[in-house]
Amino acid sequence: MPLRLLRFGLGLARPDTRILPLPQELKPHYDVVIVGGGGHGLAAAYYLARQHGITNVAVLDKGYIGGGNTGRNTAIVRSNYLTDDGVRFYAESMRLYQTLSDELDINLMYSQRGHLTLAHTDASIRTMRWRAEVNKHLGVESELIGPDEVARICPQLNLSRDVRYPILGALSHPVGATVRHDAVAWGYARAAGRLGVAIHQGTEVVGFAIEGGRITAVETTRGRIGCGKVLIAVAGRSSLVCNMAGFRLPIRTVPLQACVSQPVKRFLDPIIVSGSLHCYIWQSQRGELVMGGATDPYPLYSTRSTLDFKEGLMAHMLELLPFLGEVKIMRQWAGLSDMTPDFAPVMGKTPLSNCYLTAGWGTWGFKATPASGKAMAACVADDRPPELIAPFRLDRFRELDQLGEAGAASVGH
Ligand code: FAD
Ligand code: PYC
Repeated sequence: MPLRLLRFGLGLARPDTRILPLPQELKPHYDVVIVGGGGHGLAAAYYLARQHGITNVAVLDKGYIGGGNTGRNTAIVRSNYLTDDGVRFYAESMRLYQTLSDELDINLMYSQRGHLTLAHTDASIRTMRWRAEVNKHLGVESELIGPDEVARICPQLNLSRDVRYPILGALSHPVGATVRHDAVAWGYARAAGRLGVAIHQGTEVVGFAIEGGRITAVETTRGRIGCGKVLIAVAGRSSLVCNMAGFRLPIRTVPLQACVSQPVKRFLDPIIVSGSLHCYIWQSQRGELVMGGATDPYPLYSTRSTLDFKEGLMAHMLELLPFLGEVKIMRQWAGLSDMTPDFAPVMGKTPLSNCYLTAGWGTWGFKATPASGKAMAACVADDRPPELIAPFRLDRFRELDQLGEAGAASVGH
């Protein structure tokens, strides 16, 4: 037995393994109140404390941290977007993800496995070529490939021409990866807590006290808290919470479902996405197939699962991987996607002078967690959005300066 291990076993000092600081009373006032303890809210809290020295911060969550979309997503990270602004932003997020396990001292299981977005029509070949060119121009590894190269990378796919939607090519993004989603929330929460941030679970925000165009206090189910600034980070509930603050968002909220199969022997390396067939799949480290499809076709604030989704998804999945017919689905769940008209997020200032917003994360926001957290922390600290997120301002909808990221969504809508 190595001497170090023996000394550790016999010694009394143990590293602190607690993820969250012990529950505390609410203080009467915080410099910054963050509404929403998902990845985005927790990351912003961490960077506020770490990079800006602002530690009198409270993160409030109505449930438990990571219990919203952060713990419900399918963990895919990539930067092969369509607009320059999108590619730059998501590439920065990928860059931060690559060193985040070390920074937060937690294993995020970052797993680079390559990402293929299949093209089944001439129109989607054109979009993939467009994306590849924008990506390469901005230094992101991305290439339009033909069916032979698709077969080399993923021989399991059905590459027959004699099917409803033959595979004509794909956008190959070798740096596409997966990251353990819960661990992202836990890692940011623990690191923020160690820097002095208070994390209050089971604390729902039910209103705001507003005077002279600013929020003076946040009303919660555990009482009123005075605040210097407020950051709203409540994906899936952004319209509801912003309504309480007196402004409206151009957002439609729709459920997005996903599922995993029983574990099977490892056979699938890359992440496979088919926009035309409305399905995507990757194989987890445990062997489970993580699968999802299109959003539900109607706005709804419900995270119920439906048989309709499962049947539709499996019908499409079997067109790509027909040998999966005997595999059993183990779990199914849903989250809430806040969809903007241009499929790009909203980050920055709001009509209230001390209130900031990160929202509109639709079906694509997990990959953005580090970059959004870091940029929103800077925005709150400096009262000015950093250049990286300036194009995502809420005002763009009023100014008719939308972004047009629909062609880069992995999920059908
Ligand atoms: P959340 O994690 O939802 O956190 C918001 C928190 O706010 C919640 O914990 C909630 O309890 C809290 N809250 C809400 N209202 C209040 C209130 N009034 N008071 C206090 N707290 C409140 N994105 C990707 O990049 N890759 C993927 O592979 C991917 N797959 C997805 C698959 C599914 C099935 C779903 C549903 C989404 C997927 N997404 C994916 C999108 C991604 O999950 C989200 O965009 C992202 O997690 C949003 O993070 P967040 O921190 O903003 O929100
Ligand atoms: O944005 O890559 C993505 C994604 C995959 C599944 C859901 N969203």
